[in-house]
This record gives sequence, structure tokens and C-alpha cells, in this order.
Amino acid sequence: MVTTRAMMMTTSPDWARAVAILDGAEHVCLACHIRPDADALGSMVAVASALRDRGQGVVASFGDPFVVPAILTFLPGLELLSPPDRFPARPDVMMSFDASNVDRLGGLARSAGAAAELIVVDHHATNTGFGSVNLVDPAAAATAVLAAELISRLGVPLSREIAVGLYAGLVTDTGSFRFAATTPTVHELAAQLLRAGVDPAAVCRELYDRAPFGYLGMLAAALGRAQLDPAAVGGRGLVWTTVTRADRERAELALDAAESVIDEVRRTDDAEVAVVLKEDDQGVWQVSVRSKDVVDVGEACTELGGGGHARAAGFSHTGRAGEAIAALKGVLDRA
Ligand SMILES: [Mn+2]
Repeated sequence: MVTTRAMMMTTSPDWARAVAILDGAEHVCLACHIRPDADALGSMVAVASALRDRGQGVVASFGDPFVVPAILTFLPGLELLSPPDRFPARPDVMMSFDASNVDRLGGLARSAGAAAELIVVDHHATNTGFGSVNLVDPAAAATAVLAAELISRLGVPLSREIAVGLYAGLVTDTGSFRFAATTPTVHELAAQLLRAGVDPAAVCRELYDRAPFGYLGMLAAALGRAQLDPAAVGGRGLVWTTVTRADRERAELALDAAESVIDEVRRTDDAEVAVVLKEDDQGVWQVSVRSKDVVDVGEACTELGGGGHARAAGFSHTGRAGEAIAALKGVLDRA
């Protein structure tokens, strides 16, 4: 049986064509998805560094808000970033990282539409194949795995700078090598990156083990109002909570500080699905959804206008938090 997902991406990555395009390019314009995570930004700066090491001109950016999340400011190569208003309107060669569809590029989607060549590097099963060349593999644990393959095929040696970006993506998208996507290939790549000079303890301390004191108050407020619905998701259980704008304002925290709350909530033994609704500065709920073993939250979130992976996905909701939870439960119960 042919599934909808398989129909979205039927071609295998055309590495030779990507390498040929990049070999012939004087300048390459790189973009990753808006509100970048470590995989999106780390993969992009790694490839940007590799191209620069070959003497090519690079412009790397992401759509507004053009703010590097606080936990990613340690990444080397961020000096290669330019604000999105400096991104060419009609690039000859453009690349896209960790974006499953062109809308995920936000304000840079227009440049993607006008680019003569668009090389899409991604691992989402829902990728629409919006590039002229698609380096898309849903079996890859991270976009960083594909970025590493590309850098190797370009013949660029792994500098420490390149390796740190790739490692940040790899460690984050595998949940610190805990998720099901943690294959032998993942550990082999990690080994190469460590040999190239990555300090894993330093990277993980930046990514996971630091926060301003005010974070503790925000976390306490969020965990204190967590609710468990054991009957949801066909009796498998759903646990959810919110991080409000007020929670963050009390501690002067940006939205990305709420990113790790889901990792506390999803521990809950009594729930297959965990949800954290984060209220952004515009009052819109950015909803993070995780599952453990059986439920495909990626499909559910796609149905609600978002996207992601089977075990980690998200969507946005304007309105009340309870409405978003009700809508999600409805979709999950039908699945
Ligand atoms: Mn990713």
C-alpha cells in the first residue's frame, strides 16, 4: 500500500546533483526554518563554514524574528549569519535546512520560490519535496546527519567549528542519544565529530544544563498547573500544562527558555502523550507535543496546521489553551 507520506517524498537524495550545483556556485545562500533549533541552525552554520572553507561566498539567515535562541549562542560560525533583509531576493543557489515545507522558511520563502536552484536538506517524513534537489531522508536521525554527508561529499575536512554545529543538531534531535532514531550510524558520526574536536560535555552543558535562576520559578509555575487526563488518547493518557507570558515576564525570560519544560512533563508514566503550551510574546500558543511508543503526534499536529516527527511535533493556536488541548485530543482519538 502506498501511504500519503511516501507519496510526498519518493526520490532518494540526489547527492551527485547537489555536489555539482555547489561545486559550480560562487555564492551560496543558506536558510533554515524560523525559530531555529539546534539541528536547523547547527546544520546550516556547519555547511556555511564548510563552503566558506572552500573559498565560496555565503549568506546564511532565517526569517524574522531574527534572534538566535540564548542556548544556541555558543555555536561557532554565527558570524556567518546575516539579517533576513540582506538575503538575496533571487539567489542563484539556495539551500534550506530542517524545513519540511517552504512556509517554514517564513520571510525567506519568497527567495526560495525565486531561486534558480534550491537544495533542500531535511529529515521530516512530511517534507513536501519543495527543492529542485531534495536531500531528504526521513530515516536520518537529524538534518545534521545529512549535512555531514554533504560536507563529506564536498571533500571538506571536518573542522572543530563544523563539527560543533553538526554535534549540536545530532545530540538534540536524538534526545542526547536516547530516542529510537539513535542508530549505530548516529554513534559513528558522533565519534567522527568528537575526533574533530567537539567537547561533548561543554556542548551539552550549553544546550541542557544551564538557565538563569528565574527559570526555576517559571518551571515551578508550569509544573504546578500540570493536568493529567488518563482517559485521553484511547485510555493511554495525556498530560499537559502551560507556560504563560506572565510566567516568563516575572523572570524576564524569552520564549526559548520554555523549550525544555516538555522534557520534564513527558516523564509522566501515566501518559503516552505530553503537551506544553507556550504563550509567545504575541499571545499565541506554541504547542509542543511528544509521545513515547505508539502515537504518531506528527500526523496529529500536521492536521492542526503544524508538523514534526512521529514522537515530537508541534502546532500553533490562537485562542484559549483548553481549546488547543480539546482539538488535539479530538484528532488523537480519531487516529
Ligand atoms: Mn531536525
